[in-house]
Amino acid sequence: MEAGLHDRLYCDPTTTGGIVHLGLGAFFRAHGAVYMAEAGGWGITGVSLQSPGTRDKLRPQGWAYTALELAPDGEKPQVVTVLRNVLVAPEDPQAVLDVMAAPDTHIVSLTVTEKGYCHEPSTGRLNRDHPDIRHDLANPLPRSAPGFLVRALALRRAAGLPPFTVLCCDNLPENGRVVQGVVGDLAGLIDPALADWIEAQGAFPSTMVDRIVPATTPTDLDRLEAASGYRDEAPVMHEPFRQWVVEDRFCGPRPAFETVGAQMVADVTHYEHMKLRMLNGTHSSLAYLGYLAGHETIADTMADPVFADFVRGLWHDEIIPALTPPPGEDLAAYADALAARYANPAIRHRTWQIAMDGTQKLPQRILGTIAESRAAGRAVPGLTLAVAAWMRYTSGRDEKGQPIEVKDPLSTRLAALWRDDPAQTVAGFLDLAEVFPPALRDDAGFAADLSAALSGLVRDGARATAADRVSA
Ligand code: CS2
Repeated sequence: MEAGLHDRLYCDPTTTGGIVHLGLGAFFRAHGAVYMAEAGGWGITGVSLQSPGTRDKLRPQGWAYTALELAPDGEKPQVVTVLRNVLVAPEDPQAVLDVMAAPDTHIVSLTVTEKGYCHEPSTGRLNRDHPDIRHDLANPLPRSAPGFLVRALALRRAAGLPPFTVLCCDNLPENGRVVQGVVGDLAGLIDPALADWIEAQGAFPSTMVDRIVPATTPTDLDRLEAASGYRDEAPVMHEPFRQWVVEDRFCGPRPAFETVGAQMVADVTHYEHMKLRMLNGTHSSLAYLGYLAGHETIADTMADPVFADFVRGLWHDEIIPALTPPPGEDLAAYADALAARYANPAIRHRTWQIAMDGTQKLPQRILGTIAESRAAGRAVPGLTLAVAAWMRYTSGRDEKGQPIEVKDPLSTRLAALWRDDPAQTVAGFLDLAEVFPPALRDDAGFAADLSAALSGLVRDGARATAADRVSA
């Protein structure tokens, strides 16, 4: 059956392909890799920073895989053959540095999730106490994404090669600036002259990335095999929609992304805010409230009229008033399109999956809107309820008293913050300087609103509390 995929291969393993990608998760394989494949003329050397699972599944397929589009009215497979090789960093970090430092590598792109940048989410600066950063300061063979970028750039500088463009594809605001900041901080600690060279010659364009990509399940593999006649051990599932807005500031050659629908712009900031706050902010809100209310997926949560109305209120009453629309974007139409995307029943995007890593996600998705709105005197009761739902979720018990598997780098600390008195619980959470900006930590009115929202959740449950909000 594998031959079905092999038949479609054109890989040339003798070059890096020009692009090295760190963090070979499903999102990149369903988004950036597809744009890179369609643009033509380039290939990707993928790097898994943690485990060999994806490499081991892709290798027998010659690195090819299927990207399966899931539309409400049917499925459409596309075989993606842009990967040239996959390396597993912990097995051989030197091999990863070598390929990043190769003369024909021009771009290093990244999807390492929010926590992969080893930064403090509330400030965007490098967390020097992060165990991987401490390791990377003391050892030439790195573990972290910033460590690989810095050590590989050092090798290029020593070899007289230009730097590669660092192309961040994670859901962070001004994501190019964030990665530039952590790389600059780390390089400065290792070799200030290297930091100066990167500053002068490097490029870190920011990008806004968008495509909903739920985790692939064993059932997906079987369904795809039945429909296509070949077995793919590592397909990715995605919605029809995709968007990629990229700052056109590369320090070397790049694929012709504009020929395949990417928007090349001078400044991506307003696009990032629109997407992070309107999409990811409501995704997280629906994930916590929906999970607590017993809904398994975002589509299930949207099929519940209470939450469909609740999320419309978030968009129109709280988030849109705080945004500057990017050129040519109509935010009300953007919200309508999001509602349709969320409701797509073919996408089984679990609330539990989106609820992951809340401490890394909330600042850019929700807390920024809350802080700016409160400073401007605008009420944000729905987003405040979403933050309270996150707190309730991280207690580790659902509304029926069943355990929740809370995945978050700070999960142990979060679980210890739970008290019987909501005001005390809120005070403990607001002490998390990594998560809450100073303006919110010092805002007594916000603490009081959060405590009231949390009391409502504990007393009445997520659905009834959201219903109260909608009818208020
Ligand atoms: C989601 C995102 O898992 C999550 O936190 O909100 O992965 C979301 O699906 C994408 O950003 C959509 O572009």
